[in-house]
Amino acid sequence: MFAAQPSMENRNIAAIFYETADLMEIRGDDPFRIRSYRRAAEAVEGLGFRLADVAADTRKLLEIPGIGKGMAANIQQIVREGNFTLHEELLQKYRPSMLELLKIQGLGPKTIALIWDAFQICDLEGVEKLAREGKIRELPRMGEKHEQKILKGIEEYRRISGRFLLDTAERTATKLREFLSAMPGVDQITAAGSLRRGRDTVGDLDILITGPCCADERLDPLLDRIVTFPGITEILAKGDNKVSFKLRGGMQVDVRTLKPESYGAALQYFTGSKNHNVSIRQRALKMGYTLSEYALTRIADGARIAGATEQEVYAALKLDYIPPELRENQGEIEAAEQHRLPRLIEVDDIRGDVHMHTVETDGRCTIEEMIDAARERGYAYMAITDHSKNLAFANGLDDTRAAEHVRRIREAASRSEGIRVFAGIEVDILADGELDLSASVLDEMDLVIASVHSHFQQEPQQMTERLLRAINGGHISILGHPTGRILLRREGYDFDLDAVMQAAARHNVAMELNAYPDRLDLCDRHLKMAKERGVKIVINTDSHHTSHLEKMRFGVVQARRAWLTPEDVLNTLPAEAFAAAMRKHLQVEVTAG
Ligand code: DGT
Ligand code: CA
Ligand code: CA
Ligand code: ZN
Repeated sequence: MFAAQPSMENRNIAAIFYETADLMEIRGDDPFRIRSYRRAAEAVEGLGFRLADVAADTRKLLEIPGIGKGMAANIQQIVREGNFTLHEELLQKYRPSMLELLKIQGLGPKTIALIWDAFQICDLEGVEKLAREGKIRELPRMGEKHEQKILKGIEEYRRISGRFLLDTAERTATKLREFLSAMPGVDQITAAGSLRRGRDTVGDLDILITGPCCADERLDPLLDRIVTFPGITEILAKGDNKVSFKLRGGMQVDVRTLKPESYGAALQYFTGSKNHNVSIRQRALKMGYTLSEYALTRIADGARIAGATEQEVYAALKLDYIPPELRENQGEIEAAEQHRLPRLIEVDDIRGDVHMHTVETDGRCTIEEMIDAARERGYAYMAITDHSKNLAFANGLDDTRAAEHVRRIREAASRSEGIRVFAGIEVDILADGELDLSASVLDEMDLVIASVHSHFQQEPQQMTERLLRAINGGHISILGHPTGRILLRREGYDFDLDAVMQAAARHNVAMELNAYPDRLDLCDRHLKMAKERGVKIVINTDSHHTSHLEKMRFGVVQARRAWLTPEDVLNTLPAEAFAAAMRKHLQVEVTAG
């Protein structure tokens, strides 16, 4: 009886719960109930097995943290019927377009409910029209300023919609690769384009395929197979060696098949960026060649110079091989010509991850579980850094609990071999720049990450002073996710980043590169800026579950895009040197005093 929805994956179940929570929020339901759906969604997403396969076994469901009796019954109904009662009820009352509105900055659930009650309008175009007509400002607790903010939010949303987070794009590419690699005669399947360059968001997927099967003039079997990929909603174009389609969720995929002798030239071409390619082609012309997606060819006699691999294309152009992350036409071609491309940081250079949460606040695993997972990844060290009390919904720590937590971390550390465990904290920077815990407790810590989690809307000057005060105070080691941006959802807060970086450099406060794919904060551009100003970087995952530790690689890719080397990143240091770097800000204060 549980086979009715065989296609129900964990992520589909999670999506239903997330949507339910969002719609409940619009309806004004009890926050604790709403939270239980979000927690269930997170739990389902983080599972290592397929829920649909075990859904019949209620006991097994109840073993999952965050899943109680009611939620287990919901899961069973979803697996059986494709949905569950509350979600259906909510979708009947509201409409799916309302969920899109929630993604717009300035439109929270309360505002959306207010607009719905007054006008029965709940779609993007409708709300935009109301705002332009000045009708939203007349609603209770609204005003012209809020209305302008909504319009700005809609504009911003249009700009980013149609793009996807790096990990989402990568997951789809991996699935497609697994799906196609079983085809006879396929040797290589590579995702090119912005995904290969590691851009923080990806527009569409550019997939290149080669192998003996692609040498055949009749590619129909391969293309016929491709269009059976699960989740395709629309075939946009189909040619002799190319097919484009749209997937559920809106992602577009362009697939091209290539003869092996052209694979390198095509990989070079479709990796981009466009600006890099323009410069590379100009260089080829100056050398008497033309470069196309098929080959590098000598103009004089039409001889084929290179094309099977990217390496031979770059070599023929008298350039060192340029890693995809650098191909943005930002000086990489000159550097490759002069053999001075940097030795970019790699995942294996990272010796520790020092931002993670546990069940003590809003994480989902224990101290011990996080330690075991970090050790398994081969790290030399790690840090537990839970939240402070200002983050009430995350059950943040006050002084007493923080001190107690440090004791427990140290206890767990003393029991764990093979990895050094630092006791840390992610302390909130309050609205005025004060830290959320007392100095004496902070100075107990091996490292202190300080982050902004509230009052994002302060005037730029106030926000700058707030951050400067936190940095100058002498208690913090790392400024966490420094701009506060959430990709595809909200921009970072407005402040004078240059001034903050200069202060950080002066006080030996490092800046975080938060590797979580929806943050990637600092971004590549800002990382470059930090390097120029002498600010050291720490790449962290901000893990809330052991399964998040692997997100480190997304951070490393951004660091590579910023030309960073291992020397620029503190958590490439051995444990002892890293620990010293985390306390350097204190020494500055002492010697300066
Ligand atoms: P995206 O998809 O917006 O995240 O960014 P890309 O870089 O993946 O761009 P996309 O998908 O339009 O094209 C993939 C690559 O193909 C691009 O990076 C460079 C190459 N390409 C596409 N169109 C052109 C073009 O008109 N001229 C040149 N030189 N290269 C192009
Ligand atoms: Ca693309
Ligand atoms: Ca494309
Ligand atoms: Zn944080």
